[in-house]
Amino acid sequence: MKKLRIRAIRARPVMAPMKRPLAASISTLTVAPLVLIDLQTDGGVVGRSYLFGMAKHHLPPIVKLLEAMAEIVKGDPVAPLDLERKLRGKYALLGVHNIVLIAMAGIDMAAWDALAIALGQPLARVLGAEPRAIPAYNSKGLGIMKTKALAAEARELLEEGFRAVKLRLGRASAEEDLEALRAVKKEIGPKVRLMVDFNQALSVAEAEKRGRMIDEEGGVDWIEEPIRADDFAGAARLARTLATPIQLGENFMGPEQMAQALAAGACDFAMPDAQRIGGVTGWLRAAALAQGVGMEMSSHLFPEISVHLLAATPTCHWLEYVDWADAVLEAPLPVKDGVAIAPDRPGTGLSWNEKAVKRFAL
Ligand code: SMN
Ligand code: MG
Repeated sequence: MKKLRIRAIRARPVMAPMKRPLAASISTLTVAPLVLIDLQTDGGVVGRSYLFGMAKHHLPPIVKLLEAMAEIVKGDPVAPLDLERKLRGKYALLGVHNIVLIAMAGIDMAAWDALAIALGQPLARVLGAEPRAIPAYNSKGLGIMKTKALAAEARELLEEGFRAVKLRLGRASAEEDLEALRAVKKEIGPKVRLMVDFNQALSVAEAEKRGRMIDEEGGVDWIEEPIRADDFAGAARLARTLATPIQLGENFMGPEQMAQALAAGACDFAMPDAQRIGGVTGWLRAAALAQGVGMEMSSHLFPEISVHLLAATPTCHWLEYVDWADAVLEAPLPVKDGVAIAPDRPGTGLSWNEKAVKRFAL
């Protein structure tokens, strides 16, 4: 393979409609605000990735950052670790956090995609792992909604070929959360796995109360982000006192912050998010941290790339499945019998449905 160099990076904001809206305790999503990245190389290979902006008004600053970073790395070899070092250096004074880190991760993921495409191999194989079946839970729904609607939605989510789902909690009262939990448990039965996610809704004291309630109720695989995501001391208290495992990770800003969380004993499980942990490069470092403490590691959003990353994760646990980018993808990730397998195509397998991209452009 001849050395690839970065020719240009194109960043396009789109508002991709979601088939199923999701109301979490923190906000409601009906459209996925995405930035599509095309990293063009001098050899003609194009690496792709996308970022999830969480809200429409976050997309323009992310695009601006990507455009500025593109100027910095233009002409550089497609060497993700070197790109990371250079960009971290350039942004050190501002601070490598949040959307700076997210934009860097977008470039990292697109660069790895370009490398894998140039090698003609799926990303997982380039990372040293054969694509394999990864257990996936259906995370598309079960938001903060009426109890009656929850049962019907749980059934629909399982009918799509899953054996595990995630319920969002964080209602006004513990009793309402318990009612929602019981309704979903009753509908799915004891064989289906169930995770719950508070999206940071609670104080530490309230989390202890609702956590004990969930312990007593039983049948929950993990309690996700019960309190403010960066309160590691509070989370450590919960992890010590509650029987149900505490899950954290979607808000780990790089492997450095994950290392701090692990050192604080803040969680029993970890689920980094590809765009916040630092793309493929950051993920591999996070996977080593989880391996070091013998901790199960799952993914957050981005199932298309996470299915490759989890194949290369020593303590691989669960893939979070959502279909939120499907509206702009040519070939969405299939899930069958509760598992997803990285597609046997070069790279991550991402390609854009250009007609849809045009239609949903911001
Ligand atoms: C979540 C995160 C981001 C957007 C929607 C929902 C949720 C999850 O925390 O873990 O899926
Ligand atoms: Mg979550």
